[in-house]
Amino acid sequence: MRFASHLILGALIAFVVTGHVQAQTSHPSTIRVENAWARATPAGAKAGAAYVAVINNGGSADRLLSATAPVAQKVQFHTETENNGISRMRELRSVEIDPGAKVVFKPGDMHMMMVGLKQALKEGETFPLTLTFEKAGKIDVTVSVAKVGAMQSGDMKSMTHGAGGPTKN
Ligand SMILES: [Cu+2]
Repeated sequence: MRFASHLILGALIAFVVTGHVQAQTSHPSTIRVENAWARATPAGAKAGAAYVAVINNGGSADRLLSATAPVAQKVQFHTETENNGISRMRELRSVEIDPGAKVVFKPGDMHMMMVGLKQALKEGETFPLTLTFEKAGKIDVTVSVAKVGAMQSGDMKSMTHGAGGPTKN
C-alpha cells in the first residue's frame, strides 16, 4: 500500500509540473492590449484615468492582476456604477478576461485610476503603462493622452461591444 501511494503521489507531482510548464509557454501571445489612452488632467490633479481594451485570443481565461505607470504612484482598477443619479467607484482587485472576450475600459465604466500623479497628463503626450496578467505576464503599452473629459480616444472600434461582452468581478 505504501509503495502504491508513492506511485500515485509521483504521478501527481509529474502532472502538476507539466501543467505548470505548459501554462507558462502557451499563453504569452494570447492576450492583446489595444487602444490605450488617458484623459488629460488639469494642473495639480492628484489622479487621472486611463483606458485600454484587452482581448483574450486564448482558449482559457486570464486575469489582469496589476498595472504600473511611471507617471503615478499606483494604478488601481475601478468600476463605476450609477444608481439613482449617484456615481460610485469601487476598486477591483483583478479583472477576469474570459477566453474570446474583449474587455473595454471606458469612461463611466471600468477604468484604471492612476493615483498619486507625479505630473499633469497633457493632451498629445504619451506615457508607458505596464499591465501584469496572471498567465500572459507583463505587457507594456504606450498610452496616448486625449483631451480633458474626452469620452474616447477617437477610435470608434473601441466603442463596440464584443460577443463575449465585458467581464467584471
Ligand atoms: Cu476611479
